[in-house]
Amino acid sequence: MSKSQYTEIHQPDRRSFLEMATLGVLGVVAGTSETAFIRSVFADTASSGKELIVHSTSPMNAEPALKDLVQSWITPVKYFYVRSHAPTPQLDIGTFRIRVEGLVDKPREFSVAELKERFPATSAVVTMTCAGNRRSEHSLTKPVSGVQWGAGPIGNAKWSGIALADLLQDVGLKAGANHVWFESVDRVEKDGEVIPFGGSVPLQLAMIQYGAVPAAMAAFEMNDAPLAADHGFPVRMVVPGMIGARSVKWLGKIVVSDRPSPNHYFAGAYKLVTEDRDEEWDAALPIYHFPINSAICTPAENAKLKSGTIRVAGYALPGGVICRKITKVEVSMDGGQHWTQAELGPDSRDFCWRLWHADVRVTPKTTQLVVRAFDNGGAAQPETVKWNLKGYLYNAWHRVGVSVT
Ligand SMILES: Nc1nc2c(c(=O)[nH]1)N[C@H]1C(S)=C(S)[C@@H](COP(=O)(O)O)O[C@H]1N2
Ligand SMILES: [Mo]
Repeated sequence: MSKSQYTEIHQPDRRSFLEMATLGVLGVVAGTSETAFIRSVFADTASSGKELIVHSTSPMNAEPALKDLVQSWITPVKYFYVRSHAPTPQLDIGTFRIRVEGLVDKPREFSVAELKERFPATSAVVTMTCAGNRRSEHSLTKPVSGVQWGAGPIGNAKWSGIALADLLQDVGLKAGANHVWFESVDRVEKDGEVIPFGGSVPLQLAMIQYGAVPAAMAAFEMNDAPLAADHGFPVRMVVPGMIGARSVKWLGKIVVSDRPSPNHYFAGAYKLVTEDRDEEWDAALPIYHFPINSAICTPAENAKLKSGTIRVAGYALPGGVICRKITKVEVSMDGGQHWTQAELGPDSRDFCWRLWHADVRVTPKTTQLVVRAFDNGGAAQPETVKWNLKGYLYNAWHRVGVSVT
């Protein structure tokens, strides 16, 4: 496939947008018999060892094919989505410094080696998911701008690093400290200005330890290997249970403050608004935690199936708070009138997704497969969700169109 066709598919113009949305960008890719097309799309990330469907290369925005995503509970880095707002900075771990300042007794800089030496090592398996996961489904209601994500910007990795709480205790907190800002060294071009990506979390949420899982960690490793450049090398935040945007990559600065970060990606994005009006943006609360969600990963959208028993498989994510577990996943072959309970995968931990599968019978009458999940906090995935301007937190029942002969 030529570069121009590639661009057309991943950056649809307005005219083709609805058509694309209706087909579902992922559906086109995953359901196509043109394997040459898939290979050429993957080729863009091959140099980095990635096997992803690329939405844009600079900045890099890419997600795995859903069938790859659920091959294992731990997501290999090659299948782990990349979501960046600016080109990936190439940083030298030897000279890189992380500055800690604001309402702290001892503002200072740390090299990565100093962080590793000074603070106890910690690690945790945590699912990261983009607030824009499944955005393309919001676009079916009304087009939403931004990367038209399918259900692939999610992954479950082992992160290793240090607890933010240990670092903050070491520099000492001053009276009035209430929020911790994270600032990257990347350079995002935004409305004619160049700004870093940043965000913040309430201090109280950053200082706690959930059993073995720190509420916020500065991570150096993903799946026991140094972070790949696209994932934030040499150090990134990982904030379990929160939308991916709070896990700032290429972490250059930590600021302790009495108020939340004024960074655009905290104050002016990642909120549920329906109109682009300042009053609405200002009044809306920032999104921290992600809600319950699930998706069917196989069969793929537009799959052609034979009548009989098929295996449906996917992931289910409990809401992003401590002690939430997926307790039930149900699949429907008739649009939600009757449900079959899926079998849950053996691995289930706090802040992690759960894989599931169900063997169900399909007939030529079956046109759609549907999934919904439930967690032990009483949360159930809703049948529909309210549209929002930026297309965040889409978590309605996931539907996959199929044809059966
Ligand atoms: N510096 C920086 N950090 C960032 C981003 C970014 O664009 N720049 N994107 C955020 C968003 S929106 C998500 S979903 C996660 C994605 O992490 P990943 O690319 O490692 O999967 O990183 C977050 N951290
Ligand atoms: Mo994101």
